[in-house]
Amino acid sequence: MIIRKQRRSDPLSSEITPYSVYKKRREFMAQAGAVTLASAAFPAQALVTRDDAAPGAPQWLARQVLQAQETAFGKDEKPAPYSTITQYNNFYEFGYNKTDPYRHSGSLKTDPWSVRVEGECEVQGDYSLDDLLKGMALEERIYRLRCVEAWSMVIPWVGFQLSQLLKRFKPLSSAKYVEFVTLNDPEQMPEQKSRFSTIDWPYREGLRMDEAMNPLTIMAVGLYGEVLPNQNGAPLRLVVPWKYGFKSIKSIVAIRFRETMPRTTWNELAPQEYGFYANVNPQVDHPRWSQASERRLPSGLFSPNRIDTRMFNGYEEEVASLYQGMDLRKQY
Ligand SMILES: Nc1nc2c(c(=O)[nH]1)N[C@H]1C(S)=C(S)[C@@H](COP(=O)(O)O)O[C@H]1N2
Ligand SMILES: [Mo]
Repeated sequence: MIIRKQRRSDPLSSEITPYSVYKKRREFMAQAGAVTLASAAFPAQALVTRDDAAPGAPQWLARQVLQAQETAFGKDEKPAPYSTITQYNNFYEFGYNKTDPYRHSGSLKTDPWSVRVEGECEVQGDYSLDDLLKGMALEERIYRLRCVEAWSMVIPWVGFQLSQLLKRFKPLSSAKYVEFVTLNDPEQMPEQKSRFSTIDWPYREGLRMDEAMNPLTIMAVGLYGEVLPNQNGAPLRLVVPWKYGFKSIKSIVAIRFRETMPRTTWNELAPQEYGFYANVNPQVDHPRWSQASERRLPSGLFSPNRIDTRMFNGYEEEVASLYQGMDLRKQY
């Protein structure tokens, strides 16, 4: 089976229809699966088709990601091209321009990777990534991602339900919130060294327990059937599709069950602008800009692609009940 390897210099999938490429690859996977069903002899090398996807990722992960189950999530959506998803990012540890994460995150070493689990739970400890992913059913979730800066894109994630993972640590009844922490290593994340950075590293985020356990909340380890590129938060990042993008914290090294609401990076930096909940809400404007509409990427000068923003980013049916009785103007 010959799959052409794509090099960084090659035109990326923006020139072709990315989704059809993706589907073709999945079909190939299905065929290969049918022929070599349950065969460990299937050459892992053949599964990696993009050299620049995640060069530092282990083969076992590439294989697990490609074997993810397809699901019905977001099948009606048109995912953004691979190049948009991986070259227009927010990952301030690597700089503040949209292309900085793509250009500078090569220094992040994602293998080996360890996650500390602690706090209000029975089972605690340090877990390697393969420990964490053992027995996790990976699946594809095509979700809209809405940044608080009023742009959005559709991303075909590969991941697993966060609830599946959290249950393993047997949270105590005192666990009311979950806190997540990004890697803190200035040698690998150059912006953490900068004296001008206003962020108090490491990047931290949090969810209420019921939000964390909602079936829509996932941990992603891949996108477009590939291992997650560094700039998208490799090797493990949260995805909470009904909240502004900043809640979806990248490159996680700690998960803490807590009794009290954790302090979070953006909330701490500018509490009047970024709330703890940060639910996508077209009726509650950011103090400096409207949240009523968004620029759906890819977009350009002559095709701005502006669309109305939907309550809870269009996931109202799945999550509105979590906020019954709350004043979402006050608890933004
Ligand atoms: N550790 C960390 N996680 C982060 C960020 C960041 O700067 N650092 N940016 C957030 C913001 S503002 C957004 S919009 C999303 C962007 O995810 P993407 O680059 O994969 O599209 O990541 C979020 N997670
Ligand atoms: Mo964002």
